[in-house]
Amino acid sequence: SLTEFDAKAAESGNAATERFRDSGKTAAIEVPKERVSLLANEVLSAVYETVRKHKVSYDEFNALKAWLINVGEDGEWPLFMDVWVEHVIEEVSTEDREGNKGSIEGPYYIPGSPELATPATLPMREDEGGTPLLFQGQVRAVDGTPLAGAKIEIWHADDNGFYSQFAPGLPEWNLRGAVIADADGNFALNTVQPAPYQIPTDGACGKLIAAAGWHAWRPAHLHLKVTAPGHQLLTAQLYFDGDQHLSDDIASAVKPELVLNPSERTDAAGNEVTYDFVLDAA
Ligand code: MBD
Ligand code: FE
Repeated sequence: SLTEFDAKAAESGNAATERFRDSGKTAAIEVPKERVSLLANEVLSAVYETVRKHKVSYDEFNALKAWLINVGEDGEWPLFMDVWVEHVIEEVSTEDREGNKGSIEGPYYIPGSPELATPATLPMREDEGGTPLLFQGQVRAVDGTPLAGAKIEIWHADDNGFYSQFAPGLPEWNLRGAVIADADGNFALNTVQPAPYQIPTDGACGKLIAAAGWHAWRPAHLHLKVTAPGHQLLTAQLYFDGDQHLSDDIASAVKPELVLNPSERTDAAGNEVTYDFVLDAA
């Protein structure tokens, strides 16, 4: 039977493409034609400038055309957009926030994960690899008010760097859950520390990385969406101090405020860390 190690770029790419199509994210969008014209003209002008500046050849033009076709065939447009573009969209759309720093959603979020009361344990296999991690904290408003019943959705890769529903052989909701905080906004959840993550190397995005001599790594990370009534959705990622890819994340999505420094538990195996979330009013 297939395991996570049999994951293929085109499978996770096409799954991410299907997920995006079904997400409803584009259903109500109508971009005014003035805005389309402005943005398309500016992006194309930047391309012309690069072509003239570096005297781009027909061979290079054709290599690009072939590669763009491959991105679509491998279903990797969501991966490409989230790795190389989303960070700057996230930056401009959250620049007015006073509360928590956030980060990009990435291609592997799935809504509707199982709701779990605090203290929670994320769904995981009996022999799930990785250092156990107790992650706890409080959700508050900018003025310090605890946000009762806040929801902390969390999803992350396993100890081998694979996400459930995007690699074969993993239980459907493995390492995905929605923890409901208590009346004081406090939450605690048990999981395992994820491993550093390499974006698929056998698809079009991997081909770009190899052709350019880059690396495919993201630092190990937890993905989160934190919500409470009357407050703005916080989409974030949390990283781990000492990770060798904090300073060269392929997705440019690390911020210093998002780095955890877990300590070893004295009462049980594994590590523990406390991190509080501060949500802006809606
Ligand atoms: C990931 O796990 C991720 O978080 C991002 C942003 C891109 C690719 C894979
Ligand atoms: Fe991720």
